[in-house]
Amino acid sequence: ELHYPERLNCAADLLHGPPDDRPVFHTPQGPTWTYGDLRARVDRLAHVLTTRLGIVPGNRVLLRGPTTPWLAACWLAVLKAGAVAVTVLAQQRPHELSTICEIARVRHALCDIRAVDDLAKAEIPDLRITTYGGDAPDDLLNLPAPGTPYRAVDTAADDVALIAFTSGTTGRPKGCMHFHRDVLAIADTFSKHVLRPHSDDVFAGSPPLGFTFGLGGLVVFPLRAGAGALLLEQAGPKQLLPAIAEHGVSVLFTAPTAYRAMLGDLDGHDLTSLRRCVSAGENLPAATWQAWHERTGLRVINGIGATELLHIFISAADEHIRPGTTGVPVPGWHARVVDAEGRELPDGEPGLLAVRGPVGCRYLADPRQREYVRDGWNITGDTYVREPDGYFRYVARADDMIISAGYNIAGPEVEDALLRHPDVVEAAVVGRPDEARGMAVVAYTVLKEGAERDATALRAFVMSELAPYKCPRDIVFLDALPRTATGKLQRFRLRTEGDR
Ligand code: 3SK
Repeated sequence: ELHYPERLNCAADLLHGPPDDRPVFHTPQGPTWTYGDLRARVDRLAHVLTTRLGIVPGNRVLLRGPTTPWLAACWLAVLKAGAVAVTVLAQQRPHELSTICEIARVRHALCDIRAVDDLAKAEIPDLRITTYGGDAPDDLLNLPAPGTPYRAVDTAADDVALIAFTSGTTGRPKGCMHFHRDVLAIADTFSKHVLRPHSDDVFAGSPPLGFTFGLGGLVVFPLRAGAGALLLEQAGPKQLLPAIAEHGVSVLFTAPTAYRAMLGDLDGHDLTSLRRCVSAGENLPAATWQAWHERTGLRVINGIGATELLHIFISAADEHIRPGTTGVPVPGWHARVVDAEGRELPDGEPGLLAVRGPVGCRYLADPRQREYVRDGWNITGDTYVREPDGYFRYVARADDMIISAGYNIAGPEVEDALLRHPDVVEAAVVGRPDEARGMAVVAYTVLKEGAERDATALRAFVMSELAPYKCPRDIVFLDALPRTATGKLQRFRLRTEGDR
């Protein structure tokens, strides 16, 4: 059980502690920010927000920009001033931005000058946009403010600190409200018990700060541990690999796709500084885990998280890792597998994953809240099996099960088999309406550069790995799979491929 004081400002807590001269944020452009720099800049920004922009506690403030120390500082300043941060992704387009601002009633935006065009185009009524990173006198960073410490607003632990938007893999965005105590709770559960960071760790990774996977891994966890983070504006596999040695990265956060991409490009890169690799955002196939372990000697920490629950709630580290499973509930969290009526299922039987813990789903003004939270349990929309040893194994997203000729087939199981083929880099398996079978299994694959697109050979390979009824009827070769801005596979776009 976690206990926090009734009055709590998580930004003040996160900033408190480490000595002023300890490095906190590194960037390839330099110079490194120390904790002293960060504290002074956050305080200056908080003064500007309150005295120049008229932001008051409870106001919702949109934050948009590439992953930079200034974006992290703005996020901390908004929270320290008692306002609510609404983080969005750089890829979100005017229409999505205006929907988010309408749902969250956003009146202020702090936007990196390089990302302002789409926000301005959204023409959001009554939105005051303040840019940062430019040289105009009214730039957020140029506005005059006292150089004195800013006294954090005395928020309650249960005041909303953050609204994180998710549209999942489809649908109207949902705003997930998270409290000041929730921000600390993700650090005091997953980070404290699974990651176990040291103050000399350097965190880095690909998820942006507009995705709570990145916000946790690149800001909340390092600060809570008094550690540092490398903030990369471009954080694809090509940038991550050289950055690891250059900046002594020791804790890496990224998704299975990036681990697979890096595997093809490891030669000549020194990864000896790495001691923790975290994978989330999608299921991590055992084949990817094994390949990374063989090439680097590192045991990837798999995890499942959700924007609704802020961060990771099932995972395992070190000798507790079982490749091919997600792990066990993180200390502080509870999980079980239930049927459609919420009854707990016996071990070994697939059903809906239900979790509860220190953070819960609170959609802002959205009736889908009733579907997500049932009897106090959060129903994540994933199909899982709890093994007799208590480990949770991912089966599929609940709507990714394919029923073909009376068989239940989990798309991800067929994807794992495809990924064991040395030429396959990415795979997505979906059901397509079929007169004879109800549904036919169809695989979409991306091959290594130069590999031959031989569907017959690939089908024969899957036949040798899985029962024949699971073997794809069709294999389609693509250059890339459709993904959301946070990197999640959009299977629904593949399912409707044939309709167009
Ligand atoms: O949505 C996810 O997959 C996720 C994973 C880890 C941490 C946070 C999130 C939102």
